[in-house]
Amino acid sequence: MVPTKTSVVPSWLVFFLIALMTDGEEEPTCRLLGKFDLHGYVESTNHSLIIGGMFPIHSRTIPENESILEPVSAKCEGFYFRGFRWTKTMIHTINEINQRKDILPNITLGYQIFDTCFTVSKAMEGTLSFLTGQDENKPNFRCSAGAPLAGVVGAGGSALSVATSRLLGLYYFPQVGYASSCSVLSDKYQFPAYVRIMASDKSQSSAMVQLILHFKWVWIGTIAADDDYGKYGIKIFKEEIEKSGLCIAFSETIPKIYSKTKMETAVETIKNSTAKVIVLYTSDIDLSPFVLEIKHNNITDRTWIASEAWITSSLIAKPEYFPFFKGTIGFAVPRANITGLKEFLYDVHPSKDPNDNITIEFWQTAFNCTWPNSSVPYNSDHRVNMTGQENRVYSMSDKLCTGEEKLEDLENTYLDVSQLRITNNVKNAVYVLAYALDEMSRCVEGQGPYVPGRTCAYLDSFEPWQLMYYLKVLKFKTHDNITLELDDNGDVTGSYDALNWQLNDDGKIDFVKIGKYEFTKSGFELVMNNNSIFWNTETLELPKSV
Ligand code: TCR
Repeated sequence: MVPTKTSVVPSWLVFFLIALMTDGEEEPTCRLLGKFDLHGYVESTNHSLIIGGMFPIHSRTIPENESILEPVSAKCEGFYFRGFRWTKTMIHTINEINQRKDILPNITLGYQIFDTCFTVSKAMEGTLSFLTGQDENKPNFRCSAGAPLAGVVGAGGSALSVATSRLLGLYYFPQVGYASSCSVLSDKYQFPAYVRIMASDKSQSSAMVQLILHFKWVWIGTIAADDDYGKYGIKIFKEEIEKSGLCIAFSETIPKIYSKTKMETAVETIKNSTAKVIVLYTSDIDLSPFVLEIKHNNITDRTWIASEAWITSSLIAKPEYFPFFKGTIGFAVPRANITGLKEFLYDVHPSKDPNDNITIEFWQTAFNCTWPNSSVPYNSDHRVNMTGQENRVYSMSDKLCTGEEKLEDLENTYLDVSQLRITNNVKNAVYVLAYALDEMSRCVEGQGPYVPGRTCAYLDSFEPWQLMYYLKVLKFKTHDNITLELDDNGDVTGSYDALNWQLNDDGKIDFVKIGKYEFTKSGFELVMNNNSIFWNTETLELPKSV
């Protein structure tokens, strides 16, 4: 595993310039338009095919405070342990496939993984480098100096997948999503090369409405993140609520960039509303500042309906927030166990590779210490804080890391394998590409899919669109024995676990399974175990919102 910090020339614009200019007489002049600053992991030497990956290892980019005179690639901060676990899971899965003799026996897969920093711009930088390659290649061309890229896994949040798949879709470049659930991604006219191991939020929103009908609540408040996930999710939710004859008490958004006035408006609306049940559609990253605001205002008398992205998030499910969020209910993708993953995750240490800045940052952040002689920052926070002041902190702990710190002593999301949900999607997403390649390699000339001639494509020379064919018709059994099949929109059907936040005897929050929502092509069913629910009311009884 080789950590990368690559600067790639975004040659696509240069290419267009050249194309325009060579029409005339003059010699073209080419200029570097800007430099990318991408971080991640790459393993590509001696590999037959590469799989690309995009994961949020950080949760945001650092805003530039000076007026920008030239384009600079943003730096990132806010180490995101969940995204680091997904990254490692992709690597673990590729290692596993490489060891198997029954899938792609004569092929070694490599990988190229970029940190998206949970932002559209970084995800676009990554996608452009996937398309241009590392060696001055141009989009519209596929170069095989190194191993070619077979497809991309990612990009995490819906806004990132929407943006990147518009670009990858131009080339019909296979992209397999593991978390993006926004309903628009089902539209194959707009996103022809995007498939996902994730249900559309149509199902998530319907599940929430069924829950509300089940408990006979009438007035519901909604709060959405200011992105594709939040806005489209709430849009469908509202449509379904209105169809069912129920009422929306208020609709607010959580800003992406902290704004004191917007936060205060949202909180005031909640306080002034009699709606006791509030649907909150957002990623955990965007939710964190809002949770502080709820705590600050001591709002304890609401029942929150969580969206998939935060129902099992340790950023939010902290004992200190329990008074405000106890009894939260939400629907999560089913959990799984992944053999060997725990050991692989524990096999992480900064001394293994002095260039692996991500692992150094992981270690520093997890143990709150500074790795000797490293210049890797951590705990920096350039966001505007709750008082509206910009909070420029750049902290290095005085405590030096010894390297003897024990991962076993940590309670860290990265190492927590009790809630492998999206993590399991990552594993399956890598398998989708591997199985599709494997199917392609078994093609028999004359019986292949491509007309005329029913020809085949070959692993050493296929075009991305040819692999797309196999992705669409794929059907396989996952490691946990579930038949995985994509529908015409490239989505999966299946089920969600209904979870409820309860305090356990150790003072920590447990995600207790209180039901299940199943959805197939032919319909849906919600089954709830009402007796096992913990409610956030004084009497501990079902809240009323009428
Ligand atoms: N869809 C979200 C992202 C997301 C997520 C998660 C992120 C989902 N579930 C769990 C972290 C952890 C569901 C989106 O943006 O589409």
